[in-house]
Amino acid sequence: MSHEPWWKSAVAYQIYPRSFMDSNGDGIGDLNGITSKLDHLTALGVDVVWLSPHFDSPNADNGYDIRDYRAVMAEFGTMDDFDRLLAGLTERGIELIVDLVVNHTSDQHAWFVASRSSPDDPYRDFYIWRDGVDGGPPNNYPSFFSGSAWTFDDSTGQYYLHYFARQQPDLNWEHPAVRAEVYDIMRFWLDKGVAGFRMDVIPFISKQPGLPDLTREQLRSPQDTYASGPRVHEFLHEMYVEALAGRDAMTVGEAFGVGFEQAPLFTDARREELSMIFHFDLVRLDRRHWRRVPWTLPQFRAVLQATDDAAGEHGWATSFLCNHDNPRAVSHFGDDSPTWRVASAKALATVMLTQRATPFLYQGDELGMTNFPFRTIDDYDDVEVKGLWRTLVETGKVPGDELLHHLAHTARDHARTPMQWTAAPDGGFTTGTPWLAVNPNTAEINAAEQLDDPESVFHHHRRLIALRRAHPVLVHGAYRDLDPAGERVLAYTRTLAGAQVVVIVNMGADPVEHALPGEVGIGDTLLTSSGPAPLPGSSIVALAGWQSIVAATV
Ligand code: ISL
Ligand code: CA
Repeated sequence: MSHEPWWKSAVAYQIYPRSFMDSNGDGIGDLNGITSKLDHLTALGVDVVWLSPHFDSPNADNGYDIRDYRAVMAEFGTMDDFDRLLAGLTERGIELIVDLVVNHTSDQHAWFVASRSSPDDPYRDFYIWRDGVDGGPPNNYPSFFSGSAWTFDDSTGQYYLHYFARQQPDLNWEHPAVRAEVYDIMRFWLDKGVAGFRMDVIPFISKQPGLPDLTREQLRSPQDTYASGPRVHEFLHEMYVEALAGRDAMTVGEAFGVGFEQAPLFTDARREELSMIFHFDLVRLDRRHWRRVPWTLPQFRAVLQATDDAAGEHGWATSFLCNHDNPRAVSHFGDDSPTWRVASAKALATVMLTQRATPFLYQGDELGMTNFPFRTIDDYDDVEVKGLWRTLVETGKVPGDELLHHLAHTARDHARTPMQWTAAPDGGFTTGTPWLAVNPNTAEINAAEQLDDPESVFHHHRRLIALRRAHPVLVHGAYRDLDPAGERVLAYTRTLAGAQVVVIVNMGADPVEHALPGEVGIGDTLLTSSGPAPLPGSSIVALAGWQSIVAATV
């Protein structure tokens, strides 16, 4: 495996800086706060950190609206603080990738300020301006944050395009000068020593020629159209050549709207585009936009299989169950009740950390942190949630209680509440008033207590990460689902040359006896188990509620 790139065997950890650790008491997480907690990452054993946007931003979308790509957000600190964080990670052997948000900028970026100043401004074509049609927007594109994806600008009498908030105007990637600026920004951070980029909604950068209206069918899932522009692969290959070639960089594209069949076009190494992508099929399995819908284990495991198939022989995949845009994994796919939270968090970690993919842990999931008990719309912060309330509830389309019921499961804020470091009411996150409330269950779920408990969710993650490092079969081994139609127990093998392991996870609270196929037997090397050890040589495995097992096979 020596010829394999470093990022295939790496375990990544996503940090949402606003909520990780506050070092100066203003209630907002910051870079020095992260630096003060690097021992936590070392103890966990992760290899690379994905830092959500740390750049100067007015925070219309918590940093995903960038005003200056070469400056650090004032709330997060200074460039010296960034350099200090990077040095701290480097001396611990941990790489850093930063968040490249270049489908759009902030409306306060100098480029947009110039662009909107006059139709003749040299920066006009950095963005997408169109005349209105019949007194309305140029087409029927919706924004993901509710309403139209077009905003009329009085100063020049045209509309500009924004797939997200009106404060996030989309860049015009058809303009070579835009692409040249982006590649220069990438080289700036690579030269500082970052190891690569997570690329925000990167498939959206190529727009449909002529920007025709979406059909009724396309309107049901606009991201599919937004992600299938004709030049996306040309742009990504040019980006590779201009900014990434020869850097041994790790890139992961947020492939919102990209189907499994298109994935190889982004990740086949021979195409020199991206290292890997995030699919959304798992985290959106039980969602129809803001509504929550039931999911089944066969659906869940079908996505695991499709993800592995899409990576194929020449590509690579990611595995993740949570990020800053999704509910907490244990609340989403596990059971966050006091009885089953620990066991189910361990079970989900076992699944995520034994895939043929680079795992991306989200801050706090290593503790089994849960969703937050939001009660009213005022408890929420997210621009997306506020947009839903404004366009659905305030217009009378949806009762407030109905939207709140679904948001209690699907809102992005659940993953944005502060990291729970201690049992104190402030979670040890801040000495001030946190920007978003700390979950009251920090008394039961916090890093301090788990560090001292070898049976904690934290140490289960630590052991699994160590297993990946010790057993190449867990990284590169072929994936085979042993029972695709299974409704209760997720069981699969990973096989590489002479080595084979079997992963068996009870995805429910009821105890169950699971029969493995004849050719798969539990060997005598039990790699990890969150309950009673199975008998070596057995092919009938008794599993306690939410028990997970990783074992060598005979
Ligand atoms: O809720 C969503 C869309 O309806 C999310 O999936 C998210 O908006 C989408 O995945 C794109 O996410 C990325 O771009 C957004 C930003 O708000 C997200 O935080 C970021 O991860 C715009 O930059
Ligand atoms: Ca702070």
